[in-house]
Amino acid sequence: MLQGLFRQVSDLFSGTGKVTDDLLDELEEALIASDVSASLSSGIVSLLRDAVREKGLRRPDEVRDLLRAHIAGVLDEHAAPLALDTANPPLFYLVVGVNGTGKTTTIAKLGARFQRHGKKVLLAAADTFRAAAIDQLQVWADRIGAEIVRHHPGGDPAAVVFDSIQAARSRGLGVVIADTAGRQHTHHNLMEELRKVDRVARRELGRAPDETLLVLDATTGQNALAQTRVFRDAIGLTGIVLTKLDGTAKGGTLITLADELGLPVKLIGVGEKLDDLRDFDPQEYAAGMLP
Ligand SMILES: Nc1nc2c(ncn2[C@@H]2O[C@H](COP(=O)(O)OP(=O)(O)O)[C@@H](O)[C@H]2O)c(=O)[nH]1
Ligand SMILES: [Mg+2]
Repeated sequence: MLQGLFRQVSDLFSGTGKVTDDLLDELEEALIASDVSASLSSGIVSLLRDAVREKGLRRPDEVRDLLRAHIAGVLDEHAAPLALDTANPPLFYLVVGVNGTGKTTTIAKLGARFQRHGKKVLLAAADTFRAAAIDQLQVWADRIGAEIVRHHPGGDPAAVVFDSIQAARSRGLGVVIADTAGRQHTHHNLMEELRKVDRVARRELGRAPDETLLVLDATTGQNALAQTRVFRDAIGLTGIVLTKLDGTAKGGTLITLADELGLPVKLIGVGEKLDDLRDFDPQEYAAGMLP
């Protein structure tokens, strides 16, 4: 599934000739073309250059193994598991991100997974900006057998979250997952709205949301970093969900995210269906990128 995410990079190592400086230069370019940031690409290549010099590595496969181990190391350093339990239910997930990245789909996938594991899920339709968004969440809730709290379009998202937490408590539901809007008249309004949602959730829960997940579309490349900074600075994030890795994504984005922002990728989306959600495994990912 993840194979070929790094095609341009892995192709460099397909030859049997010696590793030359030229090859390492090409590698730097290929990393950048695969959405690894320029500074990280240059850091990685100078590290490999040193290793080649000091350890006398000559074979492309040896250098590729080193690169793979390094990438796995960067990803591993910031890895963190999803919060799956709380002493004081409901477990509460806030899901944020710009329009079209896959928030609602990811919420359905996550909800389905919790339900499969015997937890009762309530979806909070806090994307009140468009009627269609509320209806879309309703369709998913019906399909996965989850409950839903919805208000009228244009309603206050924080009120939806408040009602959702109350409803989960009174009905004994273990998990609340809140959908949120990704577009507003102005960016400022959206961030204000999310801050209010976060505040209300904290007050009701008596703690921070158990997860505040930013959903990013892997095909957006370096722009993902800018998006992440905006949401992180506004409400704080516990992790990233990277979607659409089944598409034309190049795979370097999450290495850059881990390296520059220290944020763990917790889940990846690999398709549009309910079971197309995977836990993120750094070793497996690095191996898939550089087969
Ligand atoms: N190929 C693929 N498509 C996805 C994935 N996740 C979401 N989508 C699609 O992306 C589109 C937008 O998803 P949606 O959940 O409505 O995004 P939202 O606006 O952030 O809520 C829909 O067509 C989804 O089916 C994924 O992992 N892979
Ligand atoms: Mg949505």
